[in-house]
Amino acid sequence: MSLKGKIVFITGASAGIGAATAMAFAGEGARLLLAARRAGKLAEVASKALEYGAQAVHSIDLDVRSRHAVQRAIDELPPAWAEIDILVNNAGLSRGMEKLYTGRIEDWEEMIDTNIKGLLYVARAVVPGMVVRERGHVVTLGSMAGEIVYPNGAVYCATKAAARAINDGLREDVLGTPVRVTSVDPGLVETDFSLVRFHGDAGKAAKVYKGITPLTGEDIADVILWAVTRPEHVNIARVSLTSVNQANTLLIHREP
Ligand code: 8X3
Repeated sequence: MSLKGKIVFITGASAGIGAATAMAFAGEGARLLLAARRAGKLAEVASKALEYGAQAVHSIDLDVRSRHAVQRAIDELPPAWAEIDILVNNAGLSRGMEKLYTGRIEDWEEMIDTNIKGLLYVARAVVPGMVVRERGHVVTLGSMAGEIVYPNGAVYCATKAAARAINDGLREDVLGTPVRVTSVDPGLVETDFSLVRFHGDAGKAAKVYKGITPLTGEDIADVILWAVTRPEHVNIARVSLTSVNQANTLLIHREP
């Protein structure tokens, strides 16, 4: 299945898995609709994507936590960009790593608002057009954290368990249409994920990946690209992947 000229909407596209996914689709000659909060970073990703071969790029300054902003962004797309073929519902984050009974409620709300509500707002705005056009593919960025809860991560893990339920529910609800729905659920991926989790503490962030060869954003982008290029009758429901140093969220082998 060729991705040339296909409109691919990626949220959280300014860094990490989102930016790597943008480059992967750019290399296939797709047209990229890139959304993120950080306009400066997004502009850098956009120009790199053009260098990588994207047919065109349209950037949107968007915070997925704002329901009205999400709907407006989709409603106001220029006609040439309105017919989204692929949604990579990627925007998400973790904040804090603390026991549930001492956790910061502001951190919880940021995660719930982005990882659950933002995910829903974007799907709610984009999927109706896919159903009407009778084509489309939604890729949800889940996590291995949605499968096995780890200590001090209950709320983040809960948001990813919710993402899993939303992805599965969406697949059930589009049944009878050609729209495909896939969840990509990684373990440890070295991006600025941990820096964000630890509120910018680089020392703590580095420890997360110490002694292992973590997955990279490019590894995840590669899986997304694979999932969306299967024959049209094939729906990849879920891909769960880890570094070879990780069996699951609780079991990690670290070299000394
Ligand atoms: C990222 C994977 O294990 O760091 O969602 O939570 S983990």
